Amino acid sequence: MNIKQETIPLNEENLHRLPPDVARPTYQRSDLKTGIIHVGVGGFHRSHEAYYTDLLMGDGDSQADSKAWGICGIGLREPDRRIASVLEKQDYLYTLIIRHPDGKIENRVIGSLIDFMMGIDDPGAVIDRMASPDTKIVSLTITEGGYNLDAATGEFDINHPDAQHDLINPEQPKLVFGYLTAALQKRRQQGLPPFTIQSCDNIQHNGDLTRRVVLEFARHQDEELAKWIETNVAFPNAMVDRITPVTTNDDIEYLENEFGLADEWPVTCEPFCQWVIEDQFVNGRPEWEKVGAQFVPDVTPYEKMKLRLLNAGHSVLGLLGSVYGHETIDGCVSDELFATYLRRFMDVEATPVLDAVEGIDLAAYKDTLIERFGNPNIKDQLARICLESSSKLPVFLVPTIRENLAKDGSIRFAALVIAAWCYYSDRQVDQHGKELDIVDDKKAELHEAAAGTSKDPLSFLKITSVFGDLAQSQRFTEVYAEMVNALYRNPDVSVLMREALRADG
Ligand code: CS2
Repeated sequence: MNIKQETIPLNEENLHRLPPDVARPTYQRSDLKTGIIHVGVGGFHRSHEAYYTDLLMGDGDSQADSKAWGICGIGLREPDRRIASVLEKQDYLYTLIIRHPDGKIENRVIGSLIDFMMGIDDPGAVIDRMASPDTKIVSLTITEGGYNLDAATGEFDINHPDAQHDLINPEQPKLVFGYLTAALQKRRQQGLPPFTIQSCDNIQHNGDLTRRVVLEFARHQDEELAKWIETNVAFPNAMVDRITPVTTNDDIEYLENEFGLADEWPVTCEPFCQWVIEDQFVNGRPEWEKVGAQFVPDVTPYEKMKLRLLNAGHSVLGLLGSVYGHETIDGCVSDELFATYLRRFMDVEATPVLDAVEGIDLAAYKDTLIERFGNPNIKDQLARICLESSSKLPVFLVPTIRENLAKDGSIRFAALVIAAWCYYSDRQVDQHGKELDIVDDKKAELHEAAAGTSKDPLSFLKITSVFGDLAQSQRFTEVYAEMVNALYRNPDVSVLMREALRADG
């Protein structure tokens, strides 16, 4: 007879009932104050910033200081309602399932998140919370697309309807930038010190970009406020890294079957974890360096290395692999052709335009990347990797191509990725005709341009908001046009991958 054990719903009261192999907070959560407000509580925030903060709270030497750094999550959009309700039900607790390549699994209930608020329900309450003297940091994971940039200029798009709405309704903002300026305005009026605004998104100079965007928005609102922000608020740049696939039902069932633990939304991630931050905080910060974060004077070389090798590497596998018919990153890496192609792309195109990173052996970094990508217990779906490619490739891949064009470097490996992206956007199926799950704000625009390829092979490349002036480069367009034409004749992208490898010697 199959007797199912009684399941234990995850919440504060049940923590002591969890089996010993599930780690749990060793600190008093009721003693925590909210020092950090975080906008964008997805899997990544929960596997990264909330994880580091939880480690710190559990660290014997830091317990007293870390009490000030509880995290309150904020959801600004309707789809955030689901995470809001799950977290509320579970007293904001969730399980982090850390899956090692050898099959070992660490399970850890994270306690650093202590509250959650939905902006759309009560924008004033969120603004007040940000303006509270306890709040010292507002951190963001709003994705590359969340910065509301004008594609043509790369600057904040003040004409966006939501930005215009926020200028007219400063008390009821829609964009995070409206919330930030409203809260900072309150702090300024009340003579309170500002908070630090800390971006945790995969963007080069994420802090500098956030500063530009916030200032641009504030200037349209109130010139004096903008000046105050410019002088008083800090926006540290940071490089963030931990591969965090989308949670699946298997993750939920695993906890239930192994431990009788009912957690409606756990997070799975790899063991590797990195956070390199510029130490510019205006109102204090947690001592994250005690639990593995690195504080450095200049994060530029680290972030460039990560974006151009890891993130670009993901996109290389993601787009080529999607057209080929692979489904996950580890599936790609276990295919020797894809693994070789990735390594050649990294060695021949990405690395020559990277700066040296002091204390980092790039060859070893690349070896580790391939190992991480190959982790068979992290089923990172290519659909997640290719999500919003139109915001990612301009950051991850196009700069590498541009810099190689300027110095006569190799461009063929990257060119084939763009040809594959064109085919993917046009046909929206893999080479066998299986439908692809494509999510992109620019999906329609990408599709339309890609569909013009049979008439004009450069049609896709002419989306200047994504590719800039790549279509003007004769060297690039010659290579690209030949590839895209060949791919449309025979969508088996592996043929062209082999050809690129051969041509490279
Ligand atoms: C991925 C990242 O979204 C992407 O394209 O490359 O989510 C990546 O997994 C993380 O940046 C890893 O730190």
